[in-house]
Amino acid sequence: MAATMTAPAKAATSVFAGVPEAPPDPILGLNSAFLADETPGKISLGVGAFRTDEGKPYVLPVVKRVEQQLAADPATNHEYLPIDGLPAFQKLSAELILGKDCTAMNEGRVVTSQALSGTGALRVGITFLARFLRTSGSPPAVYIPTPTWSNHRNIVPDAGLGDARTYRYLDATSGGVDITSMLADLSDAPKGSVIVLHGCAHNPTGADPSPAQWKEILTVVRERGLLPFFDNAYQGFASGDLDADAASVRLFADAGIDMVLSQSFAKNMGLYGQRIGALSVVLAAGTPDVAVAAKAVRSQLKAVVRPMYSSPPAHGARIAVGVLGDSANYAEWKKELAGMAGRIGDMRTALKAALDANGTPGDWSRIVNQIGMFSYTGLSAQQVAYLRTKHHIYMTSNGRISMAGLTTSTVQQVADAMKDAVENVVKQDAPVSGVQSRL
Ligand code: PLA
Repeated sequence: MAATMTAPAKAATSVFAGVPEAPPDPILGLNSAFLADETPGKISLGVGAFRTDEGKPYVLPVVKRVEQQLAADPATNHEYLPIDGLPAFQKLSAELILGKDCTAMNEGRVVTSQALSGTGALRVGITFLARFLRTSGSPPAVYIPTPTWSNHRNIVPDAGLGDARTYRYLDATSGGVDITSMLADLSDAPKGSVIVLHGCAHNPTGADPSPAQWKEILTVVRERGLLPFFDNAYQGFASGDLDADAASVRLFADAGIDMVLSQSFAKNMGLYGQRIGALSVVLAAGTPDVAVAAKAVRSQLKAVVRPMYSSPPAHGARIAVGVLGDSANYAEWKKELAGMAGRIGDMRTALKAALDANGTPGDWSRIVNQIGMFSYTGLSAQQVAYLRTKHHIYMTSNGRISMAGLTTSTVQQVADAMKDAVENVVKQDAPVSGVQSRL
């Protein structure tokens, strides 16, 4: 018998042996490196996650309470959600960004699907556009700002649209929006192109267009027949006010044009790991048979989702409904949100003051002028690397600091380390406007 048995295979090389290693993600990979660093006193200013002034992750009290109620409710179960998620969540989420009195919603022109946080919403949305949007018969070009959140550049080709094109965004000298260049680049985009816009708290620059500049952008978008895709990952984190931070989106929605919106509840509800967000497709005002068109769009969003991950997770959606759908919880959330934005603002003031006081060369006013989670410091990739190896302070190589990673007790240490880096590491690479390749 033994002779007929198949001989054990010789140690064979795996078919996967030739798989090349992918580069680490510039943001989440940095976090892994931080976690692996055993140096006491290390500081993470990389990933944009809110921390308390004790440097700890923050579960919003209103979120905690809603979770406890869900856990205690005998009706809570773990059935599958529909492919496009919890209907109550879809409505509340769209209302949050578009406003309760939104004409597009009242006219049935908004199709919202629950999504795997902001990233999932972007991915499903861009895939949907790749399938159905045509510019003279071809799939559309997608334009992203320079600089932008690094993952935008992964999502567009992964959705089948080739590399994203870029439009100029930052004025490196003033640290504000280079509106002239931005409008020029948008004017050159082929009709039907998709324009990714950060609704507020632009990542990484912390520079947003003014209300007047948003109007100029809208004018070009309309004149050129472009499709705006608003990425809303920080509603409430720019100003601390949910409505103020939605003003850009509402301006465009009120114009009655086609547009797409992604939303994330990672930051504003602190639900990072729950992967809760939403994708909305807004159909232009005057679309004939809008109910039929909206139904078809929804069916196609579901057709994107089903083979990708079938249906979204329930827990985060239920929490968001518990917060958004109850007036007392909503009011409490707004206060907690203002508190988080306020702590970030305090850290901006403290870091600038510490850099001024310790005499770090340079003008650091950009730290207090920028808004949102991040400060785009202007530190070079070499200075960032030095901060990491010498001081165990982690930030993305484009010099972006997650302000919520600072605390009252670490701000001086960070300011002193920055002084050391600025004084001792000669800046070799391009100024902040040219950082795209370093992200
Ligand atoms: N859009 C922008 C502009 C973002 O900055 C982020 C998150 C997202 C979308 C997606 O977030 P979500 O999928 O978790 O909802 N940016 C973080 C984290 C905070 C990350 O890179 O994933 C950042 O550190 O830039």
